[in-house]
Amino acid sequence: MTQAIQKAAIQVAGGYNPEMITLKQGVPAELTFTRTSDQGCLDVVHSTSLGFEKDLTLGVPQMVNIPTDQVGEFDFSCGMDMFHGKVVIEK
Ligand SMILES: [Cu+2]
Repeated sequence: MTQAIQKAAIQVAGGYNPEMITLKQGVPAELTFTRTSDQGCLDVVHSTSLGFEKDLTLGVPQMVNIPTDQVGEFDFSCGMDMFHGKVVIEK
């Protein structure tokens, strides 16, 4: 049986909405960031623990595939580490 991809959409407008995304361990996951406001310094989203850095052009959805092999809490933030969101990977 083919396992589905977990998908989560995050709106970026003066912060991240939702701020917390819960995913299941071992199932491929894709986050989509869409920046809908030019408020704040949210034109870059990055995560050291999840291993990505993306430029967010206003109104253009940006997809990121993230690893789900480890259970835990993984932070992502804006380029200046002022705004934070979190990915929680559960068993
Ligand atoms: Cu910032």
